[in-house]
Amino acid sequence: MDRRSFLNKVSAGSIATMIGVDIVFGSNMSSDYIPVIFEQDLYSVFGKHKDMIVLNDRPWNVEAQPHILDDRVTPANKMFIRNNGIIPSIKDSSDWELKIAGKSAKTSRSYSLEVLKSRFTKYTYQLTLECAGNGRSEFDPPAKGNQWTLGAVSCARWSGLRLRDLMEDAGYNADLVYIGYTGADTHLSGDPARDSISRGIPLEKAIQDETLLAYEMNGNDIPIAHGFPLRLVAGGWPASASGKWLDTLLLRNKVHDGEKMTGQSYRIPCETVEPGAKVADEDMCIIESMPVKSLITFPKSGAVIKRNETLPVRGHAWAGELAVREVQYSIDFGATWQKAKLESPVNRLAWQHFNAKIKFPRNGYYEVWARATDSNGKAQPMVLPGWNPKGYLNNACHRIAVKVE
Ligand SMILES: Nc1nc2c(c(=O)[nH]1)N[C@H]1C(S)=C(S)[C@@H](COP(=O)(O)O)O[C@H]1N2
Ligand SMILES: [Mo]
Repeated sequence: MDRRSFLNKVSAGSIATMIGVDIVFGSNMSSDYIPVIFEQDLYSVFGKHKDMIVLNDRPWNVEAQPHILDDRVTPANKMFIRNNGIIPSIKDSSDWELKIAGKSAKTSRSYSLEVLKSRFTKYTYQLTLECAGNGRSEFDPPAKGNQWTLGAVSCARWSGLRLRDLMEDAGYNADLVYIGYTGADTHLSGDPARDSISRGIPLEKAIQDETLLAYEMNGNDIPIAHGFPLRLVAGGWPASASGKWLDTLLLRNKVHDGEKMTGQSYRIPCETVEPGAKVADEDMCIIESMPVKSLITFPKSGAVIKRNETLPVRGHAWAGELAVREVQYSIDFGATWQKAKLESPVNRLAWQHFNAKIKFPRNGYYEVWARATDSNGKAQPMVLPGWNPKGYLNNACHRIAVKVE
């Protein structure tokens, strides 16, 4: 990004948020001054790993690559960022409040962050969060939106209170069917009255053990890009359900109809359609549990090994609300498949690790393909599954290139 486009896109006030610390003599900087840190290394923005790929900077959308997702628990610097609006500038969370509102709330009230931390039991789960648009770049005809390849998925350890415990404490009416969220980020237009996104989850998902109001990620405060100081985390569902910078929970007596809950957003045709078809809003269904998928995180695609060397291959597999039953791999373009070693998840809704030791028959070019099957027996497709207008839910098999010489 050159200096001019940087200046057009980034307001001075948000620079400190991006760097993550206060600019001590910031008031001395002229309004068109660009801190040197951005000239040296754009990826120092948000402290991300150098192999992260910036898809968009207004709003910030940054994806990982498969080889940097090799950790069992995704560290903050390798976690994809998906924003719909402008990241809020929140330095101090001591006066943060969570409002409870909506027709199905017994009373409208607020909880301070301090009370959420001290009055409720703290739980920790490792939870898979995948953007519903992960894999969109492969759609044909193409789908508008961030052209995610494979890297819009993470599995960090989230700690906080159970949403269910808060709902019990606050009290709700018997007609409650849906929980909606709003966050403190601002709409790209700058209009404070508009939400950039306001989605949610049905009651059944809200009351699961693993559905958290998280105030920690991997044992630390949640990084600002990922929702500091409070975030709804609903693992296994489109990550768009996991509201960042959470300031309000709406207890609804009907399906939540906030920004990006309605129309075509985060919905797919209820029945399969022809590629390129136009689908009426009323024929679109809300995406709930994400489909089975796997990722080869080692080696990096393009690996070169010596003849007679055994190649260790490893990765993760996940299946939304379900567990993964089996991961297989193929080195002959899908003609035959072998079983990989598959571990159990550390808890429900966490991804599962697989590995295999592969020997290749002779020198040449190979591809390693991985294919996961969920606990209902449903396997990943080899190629792009059902086309849909917004390019969601591409769970096609991941493939890497390997050369033996
Ligand atoms: N308040 C708020 N919450 C949000 C979003 C957002 O733009 N604003 N984006 C959602 C989407 S679409 C995704 S995929 C995830 C991304 O989470 P991450 O940036 O922590 O990886 O956050 C979700 N929660
Ligand atoms: Mo998303």
